[in-house]
Amino acid sequence: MFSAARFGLLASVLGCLLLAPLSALAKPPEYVIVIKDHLFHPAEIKIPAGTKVKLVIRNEDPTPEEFESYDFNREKIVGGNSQIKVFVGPLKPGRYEFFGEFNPGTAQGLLIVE
Ligand SMILES: [Cu+2]
Repeated sequence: MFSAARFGLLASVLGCLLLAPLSALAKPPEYVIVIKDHLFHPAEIKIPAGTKVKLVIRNEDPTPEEFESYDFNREKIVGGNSQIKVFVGPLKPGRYEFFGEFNPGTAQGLLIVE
């Protein structure tokens, strides 16, 4: 039998699911940055303020690179011809520099948060 108590439990479980914030269910927006000839493409990326985002750093050079930023505090090696994921934010509006530590003379990039 489907008792009132069971119905109450079911209703509260459904209620919780419906009330869960949509932001928690949504996947973070994804941005792809390609490393080629020790340069970032694109070198400037705009992302929304106050939002966690996923950066996919794809290294198309045969040599490893290190994706690094003092401004948003990340440091991660990307092997040659491979890719990594880096989650960033939520960040305040501003300009955040990143670079390739193994090729800082060329591999320079900017995250523009707005
Ligand atoms: Cu480093």
